Amino acid sequence: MIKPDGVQRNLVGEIIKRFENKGFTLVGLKMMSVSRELAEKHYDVHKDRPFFGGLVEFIISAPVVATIWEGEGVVAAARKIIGATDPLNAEPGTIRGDFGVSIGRNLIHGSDAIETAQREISLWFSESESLSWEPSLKSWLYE
Ligand code: D4T
Repeated sequence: MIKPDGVQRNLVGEIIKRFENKGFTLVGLKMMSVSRELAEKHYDVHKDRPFFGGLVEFIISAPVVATIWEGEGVVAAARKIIGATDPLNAEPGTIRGDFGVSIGRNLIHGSDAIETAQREISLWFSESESLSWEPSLKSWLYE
């Protein structure tokens, strides 16, 4: 999910390009305003952390772009493409390392495990909004 700061900083194309260039397949995409209910459910694991309130306010403050990506090892690879949570610790070449300076404005959320991705996809998307398709490049991406 490209967070409000990623959208406001005109980084939507840049961020999507990095996943496309790597070889992952975009199977869901929508721009949306996030309800407080969805933001609170999404960040439920952090509900007792001191930054929870500010994080929810931030996520609902302006539109986000939600995406679903498909491909072998995509969850783990996406974490690497995104970089460390604190952009100041994120390596150059990662999204947060290249574009961020603050943990509360770290541009993008990525699911941290396959189970989390499944939960988050069903939270953010209806079934008809996820469109699995066969990339013609597949045999050039995988043995
Ligand atoms: P997300 O979940 O957004 O992909 O980020 P991470 O997986 O890299 O990091 P996280 O779950 O630990 O944190 C969720 C979210 O909270 C913000 N945050 C985090 C914050 O504003 N202040 C903080 O001190 C921490 C730890 C940033 C990401």
